Amino acid sequence: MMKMSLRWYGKEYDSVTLEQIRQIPGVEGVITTLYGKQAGQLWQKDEIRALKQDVQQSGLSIYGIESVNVSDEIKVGAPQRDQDIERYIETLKNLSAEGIDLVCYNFMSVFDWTRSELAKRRPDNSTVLAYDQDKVDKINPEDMFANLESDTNGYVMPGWEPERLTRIRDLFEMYREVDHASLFDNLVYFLKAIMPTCERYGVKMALHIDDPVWSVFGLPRIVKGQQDLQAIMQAVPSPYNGVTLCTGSLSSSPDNDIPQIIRSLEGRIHFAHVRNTEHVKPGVFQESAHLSSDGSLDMYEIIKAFDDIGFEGPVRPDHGRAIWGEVAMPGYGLYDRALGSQYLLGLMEAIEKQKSRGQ
Ligand code: DNO
Repeated sequence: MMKMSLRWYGKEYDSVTLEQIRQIPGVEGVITTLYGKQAGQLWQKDEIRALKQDVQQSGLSIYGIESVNVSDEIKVGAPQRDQDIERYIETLKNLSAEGIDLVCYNFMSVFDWTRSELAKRRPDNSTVLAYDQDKVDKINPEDMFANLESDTNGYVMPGWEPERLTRIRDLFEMYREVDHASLFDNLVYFLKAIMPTCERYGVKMALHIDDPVWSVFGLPRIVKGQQDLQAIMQAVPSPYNGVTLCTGSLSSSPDNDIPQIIRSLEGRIHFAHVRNTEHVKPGVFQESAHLSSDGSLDMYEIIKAFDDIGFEGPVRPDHGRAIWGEVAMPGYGLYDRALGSQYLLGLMEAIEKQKSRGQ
């Protein structure tokens, strides 16, 4: 069965503590990162060791890194990409020297995940992250941060760090010539360059799904559904080239049949993000509680599909609602993610028992 975990943003930054995570039943590991590292920077061994010691002192383990970010130079195929790839390879070796064998990353252009609202009210008065294409169409990407800042509880959303937003115009300029085909080729170039190291040191790469699964601000997106994923898996067939199967991201389009996508990726899923969303209409969705009945996804069928392909890697509940007055980074409070983890563990236990009883 899968190993339940929680994402933790580090002791200087996260409002959630390791001590709290340790008390969630069934959670023995975290997914974390060296917060503050810029894409393209080398991760030193002693920094990784210090992070590992913090986690271990609380009785938890590091199940993987989310993320070692890939630089824009690598994504656009700029001449300096080889230097960045060299540093990425060194980082992978340093992680492996500390016993870390799973790295999540994304290949989204300019922004990481995108939302138009960070505190959309649900009928139960909780707030969630939401996306509405009409609203996004009205946003000038340069004003993105100004539009959202008031809702972030003082946190910076991944991919929207101020140092990136001050150079947003340059970033868009960098991507001007990049289309779907060249972004795909640049991903393959990156993967082919790092795979020998991954194979030698046993580090699994887990590519995150684009969120949402369509082009935003006219930028190309290449990890949107089954076809894209198959193309990437086939282009670089090493088993170390794998996927972070994020159900929430895939669910931004109801055309994605998530249980089927999971089954089509047997042996290539290294990490799972499991959450639910409510599909409102094409281009409009909002996040929900993890429970199937609160959103549009059938979480039983999803966990069953993971079980059917024998997936045993780490899984984490994903964006939670803001509930019970908690003030945290949007999507990453303790309470609703802890609830989500227990629900998912319940589904897993039921599926395991049904199987062992031959039902
Ligand atoms: C959002 C996350 C993403 C993810 C990165 C992986 O909450 O799932 O920010 O961590 O795309 O690099």
